[in-house]
Amino acid sequence: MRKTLWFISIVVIASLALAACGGGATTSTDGGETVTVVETVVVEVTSSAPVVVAPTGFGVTLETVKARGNLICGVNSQVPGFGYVDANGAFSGFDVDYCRALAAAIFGDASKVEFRPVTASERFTALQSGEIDILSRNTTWSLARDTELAGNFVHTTFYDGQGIMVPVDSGITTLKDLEGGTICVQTGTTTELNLADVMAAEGVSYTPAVFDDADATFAAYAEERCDAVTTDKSGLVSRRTVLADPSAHVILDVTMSKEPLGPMVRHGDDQWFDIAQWTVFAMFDGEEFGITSANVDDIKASATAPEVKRLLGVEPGMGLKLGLSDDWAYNIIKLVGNYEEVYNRNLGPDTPTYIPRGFNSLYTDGGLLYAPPVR
Ligand SMILES: N[C@@H](CCC(=O)N[C@@H](CS)C(=O)NCC(=O)O)C(=O)O
Repeated sequence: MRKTLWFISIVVIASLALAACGGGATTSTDGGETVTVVETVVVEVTSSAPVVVAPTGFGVTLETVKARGNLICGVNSQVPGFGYVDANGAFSGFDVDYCRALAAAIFGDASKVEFRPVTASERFTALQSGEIDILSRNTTWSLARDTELAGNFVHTTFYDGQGIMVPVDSGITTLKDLEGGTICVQTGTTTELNLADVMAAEGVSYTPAVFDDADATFAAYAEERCDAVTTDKSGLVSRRTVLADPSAHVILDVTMSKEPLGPMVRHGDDQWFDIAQWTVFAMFDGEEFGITSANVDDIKASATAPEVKRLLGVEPGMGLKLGLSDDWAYNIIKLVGNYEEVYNRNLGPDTPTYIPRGFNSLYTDGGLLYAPPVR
């Protein structure tokens, strides 16, 4: 529908431009008076559903996913709280639950998702090649990834920053204390690049010890093969919980970068981008409107607020605009939960990977989470 409106707008604007440029105007002088006749440009809409030339790729991903019968989501498997697989092969985490929410929106069934673990270096190729339908794996939105890696980032789901962790007994409290030291870091990440920038700016020389995945990076740190380990602060909180003695390690009070993390899709399929994007917004809205997995049926039955009615499909039409059924957002909240529920399940005060909400609070609570209107 959005594309339809764009199409009509383009036709109308083009027509007006033609007229304004004089393409359809004639001027004559009649009895001393100048008369300008602007020919009417008729935009003929022959049916209530004008033909829209959709860009190549539009709608392909949803069709592929539906035909396959499940979503393939690229996730982390080594970062508890975000993307983790246990000994029984069960996946859990904040990014993993986003995949479930997307499956709920599409299929009305949060279990229709296959989790495909991808390392930092593999993830973009996996997305570009079509091996995965979406990447939901603590991935930082950056200009190069948006352009040369042919990705589109949907709205940020977790605002983060890069941190650095050291053993408590090292006595290190600042980056300058790491002069001449070795720092463990994972390849294929923004972390590796930021470290070089920040240390250069601080005038600190160091040796990077570079590894392919989180297990190898943190094993090297645990074996004291480096003086510090750096990654997103969320990653440090997470991986500290699986060190032999978490209390023996401290995350320095230093933020080395902005790391806005969120799901990423391929260029070329705007419908898929919209679905992925509005899945995030439906979770924000659930929290903002006080709709939870526990009360969504009651709220749906008694809703009077127009936006809540549109969100939950009581008033039809919104799902169709996304190519989904009208209960898409109801299913997300009912089957997976609103943003707060998903956050607390994975990163809340009752979890080992507790991270205070901070920027990841609703705008009404002083945070950065803000969904556009559902209308
Ligand atoms: N947000 C950064 C870093 C993300 C990242 O890959 N972090 C590491 C360190 S915790 C990780 O998740 N490794 C897990 C793995 O490769 O399996 C990025 O997008 O480049």
